[in-house]
Amino acid sequence: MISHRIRCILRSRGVSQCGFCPFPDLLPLLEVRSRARIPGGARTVIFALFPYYTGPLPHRNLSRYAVPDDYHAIAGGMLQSVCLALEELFPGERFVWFVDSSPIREVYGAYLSGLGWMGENGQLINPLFGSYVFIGEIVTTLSVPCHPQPMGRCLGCGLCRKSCPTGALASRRVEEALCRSAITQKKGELSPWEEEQVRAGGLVWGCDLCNDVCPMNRRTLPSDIPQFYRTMDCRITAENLPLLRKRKAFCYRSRSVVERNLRLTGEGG
Ligand code: B12
Repeated sequence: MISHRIRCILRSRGVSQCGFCPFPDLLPLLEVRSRARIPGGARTVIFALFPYYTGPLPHRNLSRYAVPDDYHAIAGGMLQSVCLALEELFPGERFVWFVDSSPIREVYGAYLSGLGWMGENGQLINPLFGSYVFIGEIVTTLSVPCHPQPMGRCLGCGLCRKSCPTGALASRRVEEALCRSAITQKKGELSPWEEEQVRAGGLVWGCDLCNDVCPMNRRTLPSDIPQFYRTMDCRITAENLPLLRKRKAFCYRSRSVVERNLRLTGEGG
């Protein structure tokens, strides 16, 4: 079976969790520049999860996802190697990988592929690795017989919504203007209220609150991806910023944004 052969290739490249979804089920696409990379005649999307829980990591001033080296590069490298193997196995077909900067609604797609539940915090929750997973995918012209098999919904306990101090999850959608993660990523000047959110959150990048309280994350397995353990940096300071900025998930943002957050959290030197 085609799907079995593809799963074996992903597994051999370190991806233990994958699923399939017909491309048309994922329309409409998000309005982002990378739309142009979607191959004409796309038929299937192969979703892959990259678990990133690497331990409790106390006393950090970066959110969990920014502690290992940049997941875009790690997951991207793994998916690129999968694409090369698939191109060899299925000559004439196209395989294009994406991680994050994707026109595909990745949480929804991974959910349709049977990789987990949709959390009330807008995150995909995998039964083994919880919501501490990144999502990547390969869009291909290859037709892989698959039927969406969503797993259902999360427990609906509401802990994530209640834990969010700004009410960003109150309307059952992520209200980006209120989300502390989004505020740390915002360019330019912050309003006094936004500055207070960065100070109170104490994280220079991202936010973990709505993930950390999720009961589905209590018994989550640690990441099975060795690259995520290679260089774990829990604290960013004015001194190590030049080094870390080059290889962490926040490398896409200008240095001044990170410096602003360092100042607000009292690490600015
Ligand atoms: C923009 C963005 C953000 C923004 C806005 C978040 C948002 N949800 O709107 C900000 C900066 C706030 C953000 C923060 C974070 N993000 Co973000 N983000 C994205 C990005 C690039 C696009 C999301 C988007 O705009 N979607 C568009 C909306 C319309 O789609 P949607 O939210 O999925 O909702 C649709 C469907 O899901 C569907 N739907 C919703 N619920 C249900 C339920 C059912 C039953 C059904 C059938 C359908 C359905 O209807 C909605 C409308 O069409 C994605 C990557 C991507 N390409 O998807 C990463 C992504 C969602 N983020 C991710 C992560 C890790 C985070 C953070 C945890 C990082 C951190 N520690 O700070 C936080 C979490 C905050 C939070 N609770 O969302 C991961 C999520 C992994 C996971 N386990 O799900 C992603 C997938 C990136 C990746 N490649 O791994 N993010």
